[in-house]
Amino acid sequence: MPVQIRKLDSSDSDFKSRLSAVLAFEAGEDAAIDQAAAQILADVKARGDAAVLECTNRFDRLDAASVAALEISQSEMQQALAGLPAGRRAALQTAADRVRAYHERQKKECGSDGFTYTEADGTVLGQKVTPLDRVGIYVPGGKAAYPSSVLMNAIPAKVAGVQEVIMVVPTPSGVKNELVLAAAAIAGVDRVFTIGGAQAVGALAYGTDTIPPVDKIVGPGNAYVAAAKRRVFGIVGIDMIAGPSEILVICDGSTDPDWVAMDLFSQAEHDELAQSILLCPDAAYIEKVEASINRQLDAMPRKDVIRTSLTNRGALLKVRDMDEACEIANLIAAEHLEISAENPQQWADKIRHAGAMFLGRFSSESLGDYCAGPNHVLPTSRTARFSSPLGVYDFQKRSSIIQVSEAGAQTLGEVAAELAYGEGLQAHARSAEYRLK
Ligand code: HSO
Ligand code: ZN
Repeated sequence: MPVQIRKLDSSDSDFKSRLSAVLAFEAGEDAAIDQAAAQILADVKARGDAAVLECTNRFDRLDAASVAALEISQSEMQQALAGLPAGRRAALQTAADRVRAYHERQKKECGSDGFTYTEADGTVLGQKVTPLDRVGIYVPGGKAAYPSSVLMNAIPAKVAGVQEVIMVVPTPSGVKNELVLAAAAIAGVDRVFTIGGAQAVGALAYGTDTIPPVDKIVGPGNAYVAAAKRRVFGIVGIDMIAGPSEILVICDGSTDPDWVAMDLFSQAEHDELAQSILLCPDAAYIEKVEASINRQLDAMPRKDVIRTSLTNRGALLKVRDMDEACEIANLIAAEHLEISAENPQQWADKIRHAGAMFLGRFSSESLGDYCAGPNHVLPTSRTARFSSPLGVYDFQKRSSIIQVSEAGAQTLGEVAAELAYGEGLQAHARSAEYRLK
């Protein structure tokens, strides 16, 4: 049966409402899940290791004697790395090297050295940049465990200068993912605990006798993990709560339709809720991509996931021209935007909202997912309007520097005292005035 992917035309009178229907996505926070996560967090906060151990043994069907017994040693991680087939190990190493090189560059270019400047009266003002002390990385177990995501989360933290990176990864029924452990070894993860769920988030946020408390928790997880992360935010920092993955391809009709169809599949195969959309001004080309989708689908091992994703959330969208494609792309603010076109730069110049831009027909999103270098943890669900890829800057924080000279205290003191009296804050005013000559 052909895939029932939606087809839209920007010249249709109901285009706007149909596009909104395609983009509509309810993040749907489940009250029961939130309650369950809250209870587990409270238990971990109150009872520490004992609660973590009980939850882990129950939910992951283990019979560990202690939380310490759930830690994976550095030598076991190194063994996992050494045990990989040579080709896989080399690929992982190349990916890690490239991701590290990109983030080192990012560290240099993004103002990681802070700044100071001196005013005429000798007052020095500035900003100091400091890495976080300790960070927790959540790695899902089972089918959603991506070794590439271990690299993407851990490497920027290490490049930022984080002293201790602690990874948690559940191992239901004790099944370990060797590639995940190997990735942790390559990325320089300091400690790994085979725990997951809300109990792992609680352990990282509050700390237990065995697991030290971290300053920030990053990484994707299931609904319980997302709920727990929301709840511990404020005690620790968190990254984004990621929605389903998305790809938007703008094509001028010059790329092999099979390539574009496969790029759409590559996002659709992540999960049934993933979103793949094509924007193209050439109706005949859209027909070719649709034919290619139907021709190529059956050979895909994950064809059922792809079909559901394309049917429920996918779209092939005919636009007036490439300019209109860029306008619509800005509206969609996709996580991944491919501009599969001759001279892509002219169109890229018009894009303001996208998590990552892949320019030209050779830049498939899959290269960015694994090894191009930039981070694959990207803003989803239109949050690219106001947020950025995960980066070195997410593992740093800034402190303001204020060193006022004696002369500076005279001019600033008068200004501050005046405003303090205006706010009715006498002590503030006097504190400034004490320093006036
Ligand atoms: N496309 C995913 C990342 C990923 N792909 C991991 C394959 N493995 C979200 O950006
Ligand atoms: Zn992917």
